[in-house]
Amino acid sequence: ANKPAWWKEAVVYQLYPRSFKDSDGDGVGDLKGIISKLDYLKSLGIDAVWLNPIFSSPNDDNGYDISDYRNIMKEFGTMQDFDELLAGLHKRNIKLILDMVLNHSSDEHEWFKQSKSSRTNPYRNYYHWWPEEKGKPTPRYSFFDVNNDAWKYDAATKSYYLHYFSQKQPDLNWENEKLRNEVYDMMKFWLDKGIDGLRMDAFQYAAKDTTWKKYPEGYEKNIIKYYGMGPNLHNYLKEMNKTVIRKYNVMTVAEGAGSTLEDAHALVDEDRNELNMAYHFEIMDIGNDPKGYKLTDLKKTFTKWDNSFADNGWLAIFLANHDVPRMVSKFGNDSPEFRRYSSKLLTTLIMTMRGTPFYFNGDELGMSNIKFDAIEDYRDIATINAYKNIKAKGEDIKAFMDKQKFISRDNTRTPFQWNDTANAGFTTGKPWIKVNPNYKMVNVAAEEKDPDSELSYFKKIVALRKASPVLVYGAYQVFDIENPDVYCYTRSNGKDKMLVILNFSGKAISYSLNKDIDTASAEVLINNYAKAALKQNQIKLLPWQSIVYKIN
Ligand code: TEU
Repeated sequence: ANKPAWWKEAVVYQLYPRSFKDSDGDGVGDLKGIISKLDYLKSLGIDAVWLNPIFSSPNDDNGYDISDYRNIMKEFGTMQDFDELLAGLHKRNIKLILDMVLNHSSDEHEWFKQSKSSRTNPYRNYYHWWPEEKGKPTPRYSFFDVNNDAWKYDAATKSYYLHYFSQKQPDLNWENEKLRNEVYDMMKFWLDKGIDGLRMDAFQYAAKDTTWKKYPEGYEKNIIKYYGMGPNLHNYLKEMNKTVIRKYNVMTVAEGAGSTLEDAHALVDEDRNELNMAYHFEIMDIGNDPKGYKLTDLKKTFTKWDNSFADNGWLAIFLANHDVPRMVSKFGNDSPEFRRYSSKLLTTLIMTMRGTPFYFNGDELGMSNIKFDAIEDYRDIATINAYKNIKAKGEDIKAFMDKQKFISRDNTRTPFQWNDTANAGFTTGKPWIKVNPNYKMVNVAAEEKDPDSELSYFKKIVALRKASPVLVYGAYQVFDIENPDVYCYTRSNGKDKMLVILNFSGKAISYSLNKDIDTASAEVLINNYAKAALKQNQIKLLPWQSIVYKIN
């Protein structure tokens, strides 16, 4: 894990283009909007930007349903804008990572239009079809379908097609070599433009069991085990690596990484020649209960994954993305009293773990969940179709709505908060999704002026990480893992040693450090309060206090 690589040392900033900055007043963020904010990106000190899909799309799933992989979504701009954006980023020494959505396309993609036109069309086998004379297809679960049915009947050819996600996201047939080669050519098209990395969306699902065997009752509760990491997946990735990726100096990240440590290793270990790093998605299973979560679960998850990847493979470190709620609402405390402290604490955790930070835009401001009351406010197909499903089944709709306030993906998709003018300065038009009313306080303009803001803290800790190889490669050691309130660990590389202390509670705590930690020469590197009261191995921690020390 210690073999140096630029993508291990990089801080990646996830930018959600639809909600970042609108330049033309249509209420939707766009590439020109991003271009107008390049200096903001530069000011953060980040090394790379990952853009969610920017390709042509009817936006059934906000760009994760692509109708033309070689063009830019109309609402986002033109290829010329893209080239300008890439040049503008590179001029500022910021790399660009694009999202590759290769498990499925849009039903409006030319391939699918051809495929569904007749059973003998040359594109027929680009997708998975089930002819009606074979009877009802073996049941398959769909994430986004109103009835969770992954087979959709198409009268034109009297067949069903497969869609793990929405009906407008038919699954591509990776067993078809022609399809694979078209995809590889498309990847080269973008890589030849000089982009620096690829995020492989939902690719763990690409290799399917096409004998269509029956899965046991309730299998969807363990969906990755059944849908993920099919036997051919590694063949496809090795082929893709050999045909495309290896020819460029680019980084690749597996969005889905199976369901076990072994699955993840099989994707990213160096001798595999497949991908570079994996998200440890187990962290997504924690914190989904509005009643709270156990810090010990979070510590054990991070520790388990770090230990497993200490010698081989590399991880992407994150607490939020566009598929989950805001990190401060989920793992911290978004009340006015603690929002600021707890969001800085979570940022500290991300920036001091081993692995490449993937930091979600807006978290550097402490943006929090919007918590919509009405279903009309939601835009996400996952929430809207689940709502219809619950309604149809006559299940508890109030419980569902309450839960969405806490877990809906739309919580991280509200417009970026630039200033305290109308719509937070995101658009002069009507935003495609409501702006969080807290923008009057939580915004870039206010935070840039305030040395104590989340934003100022973010820049400081990014700079600290960039200046400290020990925070990138150094060994991680956790202390007192059963402590329910405090997360305490060191990072060391034989030359430098850092101590991280995080109080994950809203109360002041007197904490005894493990006696093996030598604090004699402890020097505060960053602290989310003005004071740090460390005396020998005893420390008084304030609510949600986080401190990084340099020690011996
Ligand atoms: O998500 C893939 C994924 O694993 C989803 O099942 C995820 O668990 C789901 O969003 C939870 O509701 C990726 C993208 O990140 C997501 O935005 C897309 O909707 C999805 O693929 C389909 O392309």
